Amino acid sequence: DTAHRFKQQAGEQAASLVQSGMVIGLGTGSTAIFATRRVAARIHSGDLSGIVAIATSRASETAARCLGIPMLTDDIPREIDLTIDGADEVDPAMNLIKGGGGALLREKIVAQASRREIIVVDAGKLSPRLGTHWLLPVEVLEFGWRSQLRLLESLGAIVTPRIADDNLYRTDQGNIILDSRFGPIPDPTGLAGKLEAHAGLVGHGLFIGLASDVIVAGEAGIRHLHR
Ligand code: DER
Repeated sequence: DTAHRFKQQAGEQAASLVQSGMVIGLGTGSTAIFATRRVAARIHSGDLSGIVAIATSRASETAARCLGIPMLTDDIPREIDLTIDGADEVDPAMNLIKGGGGALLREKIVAQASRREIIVVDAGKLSPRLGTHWLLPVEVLEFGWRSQLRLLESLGAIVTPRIADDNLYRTDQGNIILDSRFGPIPDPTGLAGKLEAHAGLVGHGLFIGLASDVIVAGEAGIRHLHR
């Protein structure tokens, strides 16, 4: 379908920004995978050398290893030069909602450790205001998770615990995701602050000020937006 073509265009465009010797972050999801595949192809063709990568999820780590990309272990021993990741929603200030793929906590850790965070999306992800099209994933510890659910409801969300195979979905960290439908969020920074004040709430999908570039592919072609 067209979104698939646009995801491929955006992902491959971002992969062309990787330079030999870089430490790179590999994103999670159906757009970032195109960047990962293109990086692997550039390594195997000899176009790139001296690359080491950190994955943003077990799933993206497995995919990258299968593609023959040299991976660092769980630690992030050096600053990451460039990370390529997807997003679920992008607003005009290049703030994001992420987490549709469940990897939001590792994705944010990697993003915050990256000199450059390149977000790759099809044009359907663009939105006038975060929350317009997408719910906000919130990662919570199992201990006391229903109190986090009540907190999110008190902030105005309709909250649905994410389910997988008839059980609570578990992140790579073994935590639970509460998908929280807020609708358009007037003050994403303020909401992020309120969420981060709660001990059992270990991650959320609001990525404020973290994207340095957004590469958008759509009917109008490919656009590379800079912060
Ligand atoms: O979970 C995430 O934030 C992923 O980046 C993912 O949601 C991006 O979506 P995609 O599969 O449409 O690229």
